[in-house]
Amino acid sequence: MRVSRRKLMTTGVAAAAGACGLGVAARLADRYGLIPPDHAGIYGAGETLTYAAQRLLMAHHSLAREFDRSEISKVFPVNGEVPENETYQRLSAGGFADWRLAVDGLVARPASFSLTELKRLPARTQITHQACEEGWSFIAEWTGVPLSSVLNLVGVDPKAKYVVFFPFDESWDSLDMSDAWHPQTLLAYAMNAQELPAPHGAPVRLRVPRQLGYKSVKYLSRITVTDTLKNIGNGLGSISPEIGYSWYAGI
Ligand SMILES: Nc1nc2c(c(=O)[nH]1)N[C@H]1C(S)=C(S)[C@@H](COP(=O)(O)O)O[C@H]1N2
Ligand SMILES: [Mo]
Repeated sequence: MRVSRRKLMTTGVAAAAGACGLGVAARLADRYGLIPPDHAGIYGAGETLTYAAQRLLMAHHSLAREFDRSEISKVFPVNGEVPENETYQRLSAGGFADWRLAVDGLVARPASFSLTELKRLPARTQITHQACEEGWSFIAEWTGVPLSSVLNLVGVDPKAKYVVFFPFDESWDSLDMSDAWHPQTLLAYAMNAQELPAPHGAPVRLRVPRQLGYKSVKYLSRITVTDTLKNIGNGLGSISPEIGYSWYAGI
């Protein structure tokens, strides 16, 4: 059923592009959620093609590869610095006992979760590959709460299109609902069976193994559910397109 619907959409979008020009194709693509938020950026049409092809051709919940314990890396590089932000420093000094993750926006029951509360929810452990756009990568074991569990607790409005992640530094990002509900999308609080080390995003980070490392936002502070990204930052869906990387970083 899914395949035939996808085939129908692919043919439809392609036919519309041929017969009626790109304007109609673009409207059709938008209706089916195939336009990434940075489509107007420097990579424009290319970004739309990459994202639309992924969304049409890949099963929504296809899994990223998981590895064996013996394949865990020996070295775990870090990107960026631990936030200098005063609030973050204070929370960190207190062992994150006062930290809470706020979840708001298009949800029925806005809530905030302490680290203890998140740890009480059913956990998932997965050994996955994390690749940085700068060329390095590593395999590590991550433990956390599937984002989907938290989304179910707060009750996502059917109008929702994106989930936005705000950290204690500038590296905010967002996911579409397909990646947000994906079973391997984790709010991770442990790495290699230890508390998440500060440089890797303490107390809680996102892990999105189907996309490049920069989508795995560290040092989380707030999550918001929305139907548009236009009013956040430069309206491109994340900090990445503002600095030359694409919003969608599927691998
Ligand atoms: N808040 C925040 N999240 C972030 C970053 C950052 O600088 N700040 N860097 C990103 C990048 S580019 C990568 S590759 C991964 C690296 O994760 P690691 O430092 O645990 O290896 O985190 C991502 N998440
Ligand atoms: Mo990265």
